[in-house]
Formats: sequence, structure tokens, C-alpha cells
Amino acid sequence: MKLTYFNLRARGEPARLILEQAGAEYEDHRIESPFVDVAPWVAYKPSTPYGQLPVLCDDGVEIAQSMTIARYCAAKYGLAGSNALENAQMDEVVDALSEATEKQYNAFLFEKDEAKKAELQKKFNEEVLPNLFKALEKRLGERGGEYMAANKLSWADIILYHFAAELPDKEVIKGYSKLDALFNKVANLPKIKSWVERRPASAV
Ligand SMILES: N[C@@H](CCC(=O)N[C@@H](CS)C(=O)NCC(=O)O)C(=O)O
Repeated sequence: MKLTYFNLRARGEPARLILEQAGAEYEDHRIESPFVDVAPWVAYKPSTPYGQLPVLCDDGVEIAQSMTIARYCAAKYGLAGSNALENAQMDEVVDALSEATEKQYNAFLFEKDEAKKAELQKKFNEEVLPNLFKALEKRLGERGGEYMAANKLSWADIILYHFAAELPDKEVIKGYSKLDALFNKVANLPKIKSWVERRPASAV
């Protein structure tokens, strides 16, 4: 199995975290970040299914789209649900986190107009993030209080961990006791902890 992404965490890290937690054997293939040198990516881009990364190659078959890759790795390595309902509960959490992630990237990374950027960041910090964490804290309580779905560790918990770990303000989750406990539980899983300590450094 080969996971190709930039030498960044961003949209490649969810699959890496899942593969690490699963103890899977995979190649962590990294292309130089376009922020550092765009040439390697310009050469590679046309060979990808959608002109974007990440791409996972398993048994000669390429799969694109970060959350599809993450879901596939979870299903393959026992971090998905055991029935349609459990999978839907995991997908719901992941979709809610993905929606907020897009808003975070727009506000903190992509927007070039300074006034618009400030407005988007304010909205993210004051509305998007508190509303999401409030909803997820409630969901977590409704679902047994320990894991986001199915009363077991799943890829939804790992995506939550990744989202919270990459927030501009890492303190916010501390205001949500159940989410914070789950965040720390994932952070302290030996395989996750070990990966986070030894993974290549990158800005995002
Ligand atoms: N919906 C896609 C978005 C992928 C995406 O935007 N990838 C970015 C890096 S995070 C990319 O490949 N950018 C380079 C480009 O579009 O040329 C996913 O989740 O995988």
C-alpha cells in the first residue's frame, strides 16, 4: 500500500494516523510541498486521478479523495463500524468535521484578501468551531460518552483527534470535557503517540 501526499500533514495525515493506529505496512510517499518547490508537484499532478493529492494505491488500484482513503483504510483495518448504522454514525461525525475543516482552510490558509480573511477567521473562531464542538459534545454524550460512535475506537475518533490537533487555537477543546477526554485518549494511544513523535516536521 502506498499513500502519496505532500510533505505536509493537512489532508494526508488522517489516512497516515489510521494506518499507523492499525499497524499497517504502507509506504508514506511524500512529494515536496508546493510551498517549498512547486516543480515536483507540477510533474506529478497529471498522473493523479483528479489533479490533487492524497492518492492511495492498494494492490495496483488508485483511490483518491482524502476522506474516501481514510474510510477505506478504516474499513480494511478494523477501525470502521460493523454495520450500516455504525458506519453512518461515523460518517456523520467525519462529514461535520470535514465541513469545518474546509472553512478553517479557507479562513487560515487560502483566503488572500486580508479583510475577508479576518472576517472568515472571526466567523470560524466565534461561530463555526463553538457550534461544531457543542454539537459533537452532545453527540458524544448521547452515544455513551467515550467514543464518537459504536462504543469503540473508530476512524471518527481519529479524525476528531486530527482536527483538534491542527486547530489554530489548541485550547478550545478543553472547554468540552467529553471531547477533550476523547482527544487525550487518542493522543495517548501508543501507536498514535509514537507516530506523532517521529513523523516528519511540517508547517501544516
Ligand atoms: N477533496 C479533495 C481535495 C484535495 C486537495 O485539495 N488537495 C490539495 C492539497 S491539500 C492539492 O492537491 N492541491 C494541489 C493542486 O490542486 O494542484 C480531498 O479531500 O482529497
